[in-house]
Amino acid sequence: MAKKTYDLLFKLLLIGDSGVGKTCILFRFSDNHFTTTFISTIGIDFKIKTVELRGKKIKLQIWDTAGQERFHTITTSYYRGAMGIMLVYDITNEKTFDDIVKWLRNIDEHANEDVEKMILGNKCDMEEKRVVSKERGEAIAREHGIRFMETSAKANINIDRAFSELAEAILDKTSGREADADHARIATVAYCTSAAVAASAAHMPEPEGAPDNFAKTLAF
Ligand SMILES: Nc1nc2c(ncn2[C@@H]2O[C@H](COP(=O)(O)OP(=O)(O)OP(=O)(O)O)[C@@H](O)[C@H]2O)c(=O)[nH]1
Ligand SMILES: [Mg+2]
Repeated sequence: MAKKTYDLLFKLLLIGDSGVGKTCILFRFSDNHFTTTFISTIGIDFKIKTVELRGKKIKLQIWDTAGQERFHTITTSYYRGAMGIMLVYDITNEKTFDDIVKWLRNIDEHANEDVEKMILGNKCDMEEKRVVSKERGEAIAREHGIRFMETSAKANINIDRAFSELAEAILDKTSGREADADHARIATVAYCTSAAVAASAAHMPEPEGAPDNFAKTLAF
C-alpha cells in the first residue's frame, strides 16, 4: 500500500447559494487561480490540498457543492461526512445573506452535531456594490456562535486564513480527544467516527495515489 504522506485527514464542505463564489474560493485556495467565467457546479466536486499546522501535515479534502436547489438531495448527502463546513454568501446579494438561516437549518438537519462551522461573506473586493454590511455578517455569526470572515476569491483576501482557521479549529477538537494517540490512528478515527460517517465515506472516497491538485467530478 502507498505510504501516507500526511498525519491527519480533514474533510471540509463548501455550501451556499449558487453564484456566491464557492468554486472560486476553492480554486483560489488550491490552485491560486481565479476566473470571472461562471460555470455553475453540477452536483459535487472536490479538491485536495495538504497544509502544515503546528508541525502536522494535514490533508484537506474539500468538497464543493452545487448551490442550485435541484442538487439539494445529492449535496445534503455529503454533510454527514464533513468535519468542517464553510457557509458562503455574497456581500453584493441580499438574498444570499437571507438564505444563511436556510443553510444553517440544513446543517442542523444533515451534518454531525460537532461539525465546525464558518460563515464567509465573499466578494468583499466589490465595495461599490456591497448591500450587506460586515456588521450584519458578524452579528448573524455571533448569534449562532460561528466564526466569520469576509473574503475575496478575486483579490485573494482571507482565503488561506479561512481554511487555516477552520482546520485549526478541527485540529483543536481532534487533539483534545486523542491527545496521545499515534497519528495514523487519529487519521483513522477522524476518517470514520461513526456508522453514519462510515456510510457516507462511500460518498466521500479518498482518491489514494492521486496528485495533490486532483479534482474529480462525480458521476451520478
Ligand atoms: N468580484 C468577485 N467575483 C467573484 C468572487 N468569487 C466569485 N466571483 C464570481 O462569481 C461568479 C460565481 O462564482 P462560482 O465560484 O462559480 O459560484 P458558486 O458558488 O460555485 O456557484 P454554484 O456552483 O452554482 O453553486 C463567477 O462569475 C465568479 O467569477 C469574488 O471574490 N469577487
Ligand atoms: Mg460552484
